[in-house]
Amino acid sequence: MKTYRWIAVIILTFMLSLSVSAVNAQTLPQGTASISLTAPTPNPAATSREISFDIIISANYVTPGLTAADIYVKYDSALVEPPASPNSVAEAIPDFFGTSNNISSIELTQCPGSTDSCAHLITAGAAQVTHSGVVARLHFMGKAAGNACFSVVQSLLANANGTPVPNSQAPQAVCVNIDSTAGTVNAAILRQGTPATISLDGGTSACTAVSARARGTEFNLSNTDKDGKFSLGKLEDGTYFIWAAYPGYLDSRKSGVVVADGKIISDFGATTLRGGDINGDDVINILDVRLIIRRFNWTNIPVRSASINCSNVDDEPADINDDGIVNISDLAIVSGNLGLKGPTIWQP
Ligand SMILES: [Ca+2]
Ligand SMILES: [Ca+2]
Ligand SMILES: [Ca+2]
Repeated sequence: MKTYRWIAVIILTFMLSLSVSAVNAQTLPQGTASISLTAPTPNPAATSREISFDIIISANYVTPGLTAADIYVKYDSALVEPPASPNSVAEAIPDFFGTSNNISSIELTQCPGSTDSCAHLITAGAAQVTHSGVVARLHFMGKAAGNACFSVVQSLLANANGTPVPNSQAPQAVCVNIDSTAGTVNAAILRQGTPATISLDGGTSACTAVSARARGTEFNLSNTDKDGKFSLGKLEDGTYFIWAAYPGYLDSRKSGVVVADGKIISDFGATTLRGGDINGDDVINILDVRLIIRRFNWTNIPVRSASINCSNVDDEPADINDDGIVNISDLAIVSGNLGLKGPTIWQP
């Protein structure tokens, strides 16, 4: 009798444990996951240089295994931009899904529910139950100086049955400082005879055209501001000429300007353009004097340095100093520079 009782107890215990397991299978969550971003590198970064960071997925008892992720990463489009090929924004890393990892889709689009910019990534691979690893590396280029931040604003994860997996996103954005010195030059381009008197902001070295040149190609044509300051923006590493030009002046040239790691590392100060090349043949001579005489006392002359955004003005080169009149001041400048040839070397 005792034996029967023991057998009954064992059977009952076994059945009870089965039913408890069944209850557990129904009520326990099917695992959780989280998404985080690594700190961007390098930090500080530079304009025109690459910035990258990783997306990490951590799966925790996800059954029957996490197999797909749909992730929106917000980026600051004023400070960073995608590489030349948008497809190279996302690089699959076989750390979370293993070698089966693939990126099904990467697009640059608006973030869900806002006008912010997002990289939208869809990736999938072999089922992962409990595992943490990098699923993708994102690449951007520094665009402007500032503190650029990235954050996951939406993420949908699914298990091998297609069921959503509850997940939490990294609460904090990851940020990188983009260096303001990259692309800027501690130099100025002035013009002999200026400041003129009729410019919009009362005396200016504005609107001298400046660019970098290398291997017969001109890069990043821009204009000086009223103080003659300028930025050359993005330049690939290499050695350049800096070229400055304004109507009525000889060009000035700075050679051997080195850009390394996205920064202009050559040190150079100001240059002053020499006035008097009215006909633009890179030499100041009697032909230029004649042009001044021919236009002597012309008034109300439009000047490029006073135009909005340095645009759409056919500057009269005989009004060398941009005061709106061709007179003895212009004649004095050309006469003082007779015989000079351009481009002149970079010097005050
Ligand atoms: Ca000339
Ligand atoms: Ca003048
Ligand atoms: Ca002029």
